[in-house]
This record gives sequence, structure tokens and C-alpha cells, in this order.
Amino acid sequence: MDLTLDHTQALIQKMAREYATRVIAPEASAIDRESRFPTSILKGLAELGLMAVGVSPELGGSGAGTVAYALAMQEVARACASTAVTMAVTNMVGEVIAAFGTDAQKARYNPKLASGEYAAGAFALSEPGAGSDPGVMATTARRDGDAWVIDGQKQWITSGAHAGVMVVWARTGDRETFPGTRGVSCFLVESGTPGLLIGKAEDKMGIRGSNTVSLTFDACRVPESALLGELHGGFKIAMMALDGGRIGISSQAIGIARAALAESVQYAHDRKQFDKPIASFQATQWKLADMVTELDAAHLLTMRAAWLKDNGRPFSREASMAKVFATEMANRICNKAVQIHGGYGYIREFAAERHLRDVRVTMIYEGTSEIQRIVIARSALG
Ligand code: COS
Repeated sequence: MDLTLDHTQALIQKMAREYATRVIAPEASAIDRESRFPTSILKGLAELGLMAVGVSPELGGSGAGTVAYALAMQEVARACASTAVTMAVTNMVGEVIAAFGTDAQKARYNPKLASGEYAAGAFALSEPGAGSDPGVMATTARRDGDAWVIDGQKQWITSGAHAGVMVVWARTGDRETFPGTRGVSCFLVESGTPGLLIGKAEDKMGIRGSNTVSLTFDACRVPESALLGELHGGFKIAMMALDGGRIGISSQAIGIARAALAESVQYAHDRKQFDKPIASFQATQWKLADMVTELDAAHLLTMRAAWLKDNGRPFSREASMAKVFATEMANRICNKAVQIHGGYGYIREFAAERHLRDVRVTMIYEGTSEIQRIVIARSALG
């Protein structure tokens, strides 16, 4: 693996950093405090091509690949984790449609997701009773003439109230004929479709500027053409999308951790106790040394997974390794950042408090740490 960035990757990273520093970072604290969905910021990201980094230019995307996407995600997350997760899911939705959609589906949805005409895309897999084990989903889709009728409930859906299009999984085959994860299909559902009801926004611990809702499908009728990929072949689409999504969440965690580290370094220089900056104490230095080292390790794991994906190699295990390590290290780093800030780390005036709340969910969504370990262990055991 060559770690040298090519021209496009370096350009995307620079552009994302510039936009994140100039536009996003100054708003991040207010976005969190007001639980404000960052509509205009997302539009700006779309104008820079960052809502469809891996999607080809013919479909409106940047066509810059996964390494570029991971680097951009780190920059955005460093400024605002809420904006970053909204960007991550929209990129993932665009990639799924580009990979599995018909020409008509791609032409209808990819340009709108990429350009910001749709504020976001949503990925509706989880349900109240089906989180880590999505194969047991209860949502169904049945044929009725030339349409599909979807019934059921989805939960923890990022951007559900703002998405122009959602990728929705539903059971299309009965359990006897299609046991386990078979008999699940994937549909594209547009916002405003009759029978699609948006629940109230969850009152979350962190990433408060992102929108998380439940969705109810009550005899929600979609055309035959809404089926994405093969009938009964939806579970694999979900797994493949999540493999890529996990690189996005690793990158989000790295971005949050970078912000926490930078603020800790600044604070350690500024804060004096016992007549000296606390940076001069080994107790602080050792924390910072571990933070820097772990961050680098997480970055390398994430870059490797992204590079494998860009080069058409298997990357499922590597994406899980990157996610479990990056998200757990980011939680450790944000916790240490609060410790370095002392009492100031526990109040809203300093960003360390927000980072610790924001980073917690990275060990949960797009597959918990426990799920990543299942994927890694299965691979290790052959
Ligand atoms: N890529 C392609 N196909 C995959 C795959 C992957 N990464 N992982 C599994 N599959 C395929 C398998 O090959 C199998 O295919 P066959 O039916 O043809 O044999 C099928 O999918 C079922 O796989 P498996 O038996 O491994 O499914 P399990 O029910 O044991 O689930 C885990 C595997 C636990 C890895 C999966 O359920 C998972 O990732 N859960 C977490 C879900 C998640 O991340 N939720 C968050 C939602 S978004 S916030």
C-alpha cells in the first residue's frame, strides 16, 4: 500500500479541511446546543462534491474513491461530528444505489444525492427488534399487482426526516422457504410516499445536530421499479454497504479524536498549575503520547481498508478492524481529553465535553464493537 496521496486525494483533503475550518467548525457548538440539522452546511458539502465522493462523475459524484472519502470525512468530523455522520450515510446511500441500481434508479437518485437537491439519503435497516441481527426483521413487502406494499417499523434512522430517498429493507419471502437472512429485499422509497410516516426525533446524548427518527410503513405502496438489486438478495447488499460504511465511521471517530487531541495540546500549554504549564508534567505527556500513537494506528488501519476497497480487493475484515480499533481509541482519547481539561472538560464552554458525547455512538452504529469482533473472529477462525 502506497501512503502517498495522489493529486485528487490531496485536493479533496485540502478542500474539506478548508471548508470544515472556515464554515463548519464555527457552527459546531451551536449545532450541538440547538440540536440543529445543518442544512446549509450540507448543501455546501454537496457543492464541493463531498456528498458523493465515491460515486462516478457521470452520476454527479466526485469519483475520487474511498481513500479520498475517508480523508474528507476525518476533516469534517474534526469540525462537527453531527455533520459528518449525515455526510457518511448520504455517501453510503449514493454508493449503494450506484452499485446495485438500474440505470433508471441511478439516473433518478444519484445526481440529487450528489448535488444536495436532496439534503440527505437514509439507510433503513434496523428495527426495534432487529439491530445487530438484521436478519430477523419484521418489516414485510408484498406484491400487489404492479406494486410493492411495505408494512413495518424501522428505528435509529439517521436523517430519516430530511432524506429525499431511503434505502429500505423488508422481508419478501416467508421464513420457511427463505430461512435466516434469505428472503430479504431492498427498496428505494422516496420521502412523501403515502404510508411512510416519520416518527419524532430522538433526544440523543451526542451528535445532536444529526436527525435520528423511527419510520412507520403503513401499507406504503411503491412501484415495482423501487426494488433495488435482486429479489430476496437484499441482505448481502446491506452487508456490503456496511463494510464500506464502517470505513466512514472509523474516519468519523478519527476526526473527533483529532479535535480532542488538538484541544488537549493547546490546553496543556495554556493551563498552569504548580507554577508550570501542565504540558511539562509527565502525567500529561504520557497521555498525549498514547493519544498520538493510537490515532496514527487507527489512521493506518483505516487507510488500509480504504485502499483495499479502492483496489477491488476484499476489505470486510479490515473495515471491521479499522472500525473497532478507531472507535474504541477515539473514545479513549476523548475521555483523556476531558481528564486533561480537568473541571473545564466537564462544562459546555470547552469542546472536550461535546467530543466525549459525540464519540460514544461510534462504537454502536453501523455495527457495534461486538459485531466487528464477530466479523474479525470468523475470519481469523477461517
Ligand atoms: N459481504 C457480502 N456478503 C456477506 C457479508 C459481507 N460483508 N457478510 C455476510 N454476507 C452474506 C453471507 O455470505 C451469507 O450469504 P449466503 O446466505 O449466500 O450464505 C449471508 O450474507 C448471511 O451471512 P451470515 O450467515 O454471516 O449472517 P449472520 O446473520 O450470521 O450475520 C453479521 C452476520 C453479524 C456480521 C451481520 O448480521 C451484521 O453485520 N450485523 C450488524 C448489523 C449492523 O451493522 N447494524 C447497524 C445498522 S446501520 S446503523
